[in-house]
Amino acid sequence: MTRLIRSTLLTLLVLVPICALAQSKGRIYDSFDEMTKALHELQSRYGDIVHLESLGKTSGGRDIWVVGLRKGDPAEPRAMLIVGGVEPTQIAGSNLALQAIEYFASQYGKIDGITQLLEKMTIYVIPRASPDATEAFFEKPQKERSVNQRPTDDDRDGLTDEDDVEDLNGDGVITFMRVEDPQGEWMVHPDDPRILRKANLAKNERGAYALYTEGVDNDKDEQWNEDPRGGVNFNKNFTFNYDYFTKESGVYQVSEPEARAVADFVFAHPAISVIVSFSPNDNLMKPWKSDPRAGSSEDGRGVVNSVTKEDEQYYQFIGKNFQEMTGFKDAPPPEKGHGAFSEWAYYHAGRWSFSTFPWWAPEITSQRDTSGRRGTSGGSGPRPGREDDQEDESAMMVRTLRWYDAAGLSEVFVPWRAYAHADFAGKTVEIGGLKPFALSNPPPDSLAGRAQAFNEFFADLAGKLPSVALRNLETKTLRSGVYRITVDVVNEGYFPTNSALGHRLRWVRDIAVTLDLAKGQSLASGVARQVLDPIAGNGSAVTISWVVVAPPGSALSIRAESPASGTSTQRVNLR
Ligand SMILES: [Ca+2]
Ligand SMILES: [Ca+2]
Ligand SMILES: [Ca+2]
Ligand SMILES: [Ca+2]
Repeated sequence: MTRLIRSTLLTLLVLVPICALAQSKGRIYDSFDEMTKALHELQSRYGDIVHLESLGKTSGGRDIWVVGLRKGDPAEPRAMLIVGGVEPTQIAGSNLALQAIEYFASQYGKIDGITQLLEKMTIYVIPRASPDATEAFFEKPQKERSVNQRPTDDDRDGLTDEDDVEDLNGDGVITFMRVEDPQGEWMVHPDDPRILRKANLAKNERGAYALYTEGVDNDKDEQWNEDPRGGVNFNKNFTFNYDYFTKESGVYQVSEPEARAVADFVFAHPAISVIVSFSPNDNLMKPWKSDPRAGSSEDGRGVVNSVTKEDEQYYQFIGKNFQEMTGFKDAPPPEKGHGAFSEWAYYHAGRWSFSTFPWWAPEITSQRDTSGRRGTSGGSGPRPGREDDQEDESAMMVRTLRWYDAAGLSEVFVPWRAYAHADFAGKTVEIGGLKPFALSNPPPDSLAGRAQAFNEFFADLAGKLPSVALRNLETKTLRSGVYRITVDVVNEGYFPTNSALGHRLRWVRDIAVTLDLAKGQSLASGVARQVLDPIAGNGSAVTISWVVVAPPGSALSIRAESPASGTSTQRVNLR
């Protein structure tokens, strides 16, 4: 008895702080198995809202999960899609996508706006688009790997996966090796001696180091770790602006099961009009601009590789809205995609496509001047050049380390320590540098506030989807048994019923208006079924009229519908 009480007490003592911790800390970074368990738990807890489905399996045997969030069977199929883990090294994006599922499922019935959304439409979430690649976060030794596990001859020497990295210093993480070399391209960063950056020869700088990932030259070809295990990067495997015969892009477009599954899902769901993803191909912090020289020609010919003039204003507005709602600033420069998912989603699948980095270290301004404790790298040097280095990843690293320092998280950096490396006999080799994943994934508890900002943005965006309605129905008797019927087809959402590019691509369906005649009725003027050009949002309308010959007292119906804009019907009684 006493033992039972003691063990219960012990359990309570142990459990209570963990629960409290779990609540205040938000989500941990889940391994694939943990994420799968969490999704099933959400499904059993919110069974009427969370609809879990697998889109198929990766070559590593992992499911590509999708969750449909909706209450019951909505009358309209309108939908938005959120995708995390597009860039597999950004596990923070996968975490935020999971938090979005939790948010919408748990706030249904609590927040009116969320309740209404989930009763009118579906929010789909693919929390981890490339689960095989993302699993590298949980493997030992930990190394940053953006590719899946498909064996691939990255350096095209006829051998496959013959030179992977090694954890030489045995600290459980793969970092970097710097080798003193007067002909090396790299120098110590003037703003932070822990970081290296490429020497700018035009500015009279001189390199002092060669830089490699940690490991040995397994195949003795004087290149280090040039063909690691795997693979193909999900975010380089899509059809738009695809790089053939390039590292990580795959043997052909959409060659990977995970890319194929996600692309098929999008094509099978024409109701999805908006796709938001977490990736480095940001267009929320830096919205796309139309470039008239880049092929989006007025005559509609040639390959489109710049947002169209008509669609640009919507990207600009949503980006501005995102920045105002979240208060985010100082984002790293967007990466131009090559076979990238988010660009494919607009340019080839014709949907409104928004993307941003899940996390980046904000600028630390005040601490820097007051602490001054980092000696040479302290307060007096130039700021990491806003103009000069903006494109430079090393400037981002300096800023990131500064953020970790301010948060008291110095363990993200492995101090450079000498290592006797047989491949570099007679040279000074040091192993160290920023730990894998640190640049884009903070400790998960610091994502909580960010998750809330993203969730509010997602809800706002979902409320902006196009929505068709038939209004101002008028029936006029021209003479006995002959009627003129007039109706406005109105778009009550924010987004147009189709983007200009979606209209051009023809993948995305425009609104069809059908006049359903009953027996004994005939059409004297007008078209029984017509497909409309895109209708702009916020109450814009197209007026349609017909002349119908029908027995007085009969009835007919009008229907306007597209998968992305929903359905509206009106019954017309002819007197
Ligand atoms: Ca090879
Ligand atoms: Ca390989
Ligand atoms: Ca190591
Ligand atoms: Ca090698």
